Formats: sequence, C-alpha cells, structure tokens
Amino acid sequence: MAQQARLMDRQAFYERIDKHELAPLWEVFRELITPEPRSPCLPHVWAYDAVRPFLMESGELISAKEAERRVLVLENPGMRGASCVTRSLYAGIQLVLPGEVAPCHRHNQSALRVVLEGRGGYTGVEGEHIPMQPGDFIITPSWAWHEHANPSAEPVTWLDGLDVPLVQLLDASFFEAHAAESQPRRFPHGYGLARHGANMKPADDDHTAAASPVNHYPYARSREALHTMRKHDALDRHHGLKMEFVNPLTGAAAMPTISTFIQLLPGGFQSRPYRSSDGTVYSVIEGHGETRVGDKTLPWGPRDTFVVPSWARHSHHADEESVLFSFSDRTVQQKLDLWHEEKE
Ligand code: 1HN
Repeated sequence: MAQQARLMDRQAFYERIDKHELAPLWEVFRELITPEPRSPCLPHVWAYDAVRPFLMESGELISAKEAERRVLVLENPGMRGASCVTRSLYAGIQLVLPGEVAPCHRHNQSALRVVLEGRGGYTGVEGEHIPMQPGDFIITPSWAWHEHANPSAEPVTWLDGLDVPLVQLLDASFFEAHAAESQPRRFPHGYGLARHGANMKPADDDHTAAASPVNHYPYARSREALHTMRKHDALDRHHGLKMEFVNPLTGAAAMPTISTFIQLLPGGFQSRPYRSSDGTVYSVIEGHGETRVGDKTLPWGPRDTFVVPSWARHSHHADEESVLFSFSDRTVQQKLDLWHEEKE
C-alpha cells in the first residue's frame, strides 16, 4: 500500500514537472544506456528483380529533371518513413533514362554510387565525367558539384549510399542547386585516376582532404586485385578476402563518414559468425548465396541489396564465387572510439 502511494506520488510529480519541460531520467535510463547496441534497424534484402519493375514504372511517372533525383528509397522495415537503411545511413536505387540529365547540385552529405545496370552513363563530379560501368564504386564528396547523365540508349541504374540521417541528426544540412543543368566539363577522361590513382601524386601538391581525391574505383581494377590476391592469401574465416577502399593520400577510409569495402567469397565458402557495431549495407556485385542474420536468412544474387543491423550476429554462405561491396558508418565510430566487433 505504501509502495502504491509512493508510485502515485511519483506520477503526480512527473505530471507537474512535465509542464516545465522536465522529465525523470530514472524512468528512461535503461533504454538510453543499453548494455549493448539495440537497434530499430531490421535485417532485410531488396531483390533487384523485385525493385526494377517499380523503378522503370517511376520512369514513366516522373522525369529525372522534375524529380531532381529519381530514386526509390530503400527504407529499413524497422524505421519506415525515416528515409534510412540503417540509423545513420540512407540507401536508394536511382534511374537515369536514355537522354536524361539529373541536374547539377551540391550538398554537404557525402554520397557513394555502386553501378548496377547500364554501361553508357556518367556522373559529372567537379568538372570530371566519371564513366559508370556495372560494379564501379564512385564517390561524390561533401559539397562537390555533381550531375548524372545518360547519353546511351539503355537505362542506367545504381545504388546510392549517403550519410543523410547522420547529417540530419547533427542538423547540419546544406544544399545548393547549380544555375545550369550540367556543370562545364574541365578535365579529360580518366584525369582523377591518373592524378591520384596510379600510386603517385603531383610532387608539389600537399593537398589533403577528408574525402579521397580518387572519386572512381572501377570494378575491373578491384576485381583483378581480389583475384590476384586470392592466388596467395589465406581466406579470413569471417570475411573471406576483404579489402577496404582508402584515400591514397592518408590511408584512411575513402570517405570521412562512410567506410567502404569489397570482399571475395569463394564458391562453397561459409563464414564464421561475426558482429560489429556498424550496421552494414551490402550490394551484391557477382554471385549467389545467403546471409544468416540471427534467425533470419537473406538470400542474395547479383544487384541485390541487403542490410545487416548493428551488433546482429551474421554469417555469409556463397553458393558460387561471389563479390560483395559493403558500406557502413564504421569510420565515424572509429574516430569517436565507439566501434566494436566480436568474432566467433
Ligand atoms: C542525391 O543528391 C543523390 O546526387 C541521390 O544522385 C540521392 C538522397 C538524398 C539526398 C540527396 C544524387 C540522394 C541525394
């Protein structure tokens, strides 16, 4: 009875302080400070074959110009309406139809693209035309002018990954539209890769930036690196053969807010269970397999996208030789001394 009265006194107290924008920490403490990560993010796979018809239908409903960006957002089923694939990251699948230009703009959100379909498109980044081939990884750094164009006869599609929810959390978003649909082209084909992607840098250029000066990591190069290394290196039991994309000037993650990886899983490979505190988005470049996340199984094939939540125990199985691109907020967590992993 005394206990009952005490609870009622507390309730009355909460109601009084509520009017003063005050609340008792002790009622929420254990929800805020969890013993380990507890995410609203759920594991999910978006099969490209299921998304593609809707994407093409959207192409009949709105132009790239009118939409600014014609994208179907991959909404995590545990966070519908929030435009996020993990708590900190956004993902979507974008379509540019033959003859279209998605107009030039810039924002301080950093963006990555993984090309899914089509060979004739390009992204203009700060005056360089970066050709888009399936599997290519392309970076649009924070505040870089960029437009997308498709002068070819086939649709071009890609996976977009951005740090939108992270920037939103910080209330730090800035955006500007370019006066012209396309910015002027200032550099020849392959310029950025020649300047910073040939294990050299201009001798008198001490420039360092948070984002990699290499904005294009062609899949042909990444694939060859993986296959050559595979002839010598032992497989990691948790990751197969996994490489991180880096800024060649610093060795740090290629993007300041997003870590990016590519891994080869040989046919029949079964990875050991693993978990880390960075919720991770995977884009399947080649191969078929499945990823078990807790008690859920995510089957995947080429061009599919799947998400593994923070701290969810998972393991991959490759039915055939497979290549997975992945991205997460790991580099942010590492800079803040927050990142953890657990290997079984
Ligand atoms: C954006 O600028 C692009 O440039 C794609 O292609 C998706 C999602 C949210 C905010 C900006 C692009 C985006 C975006």
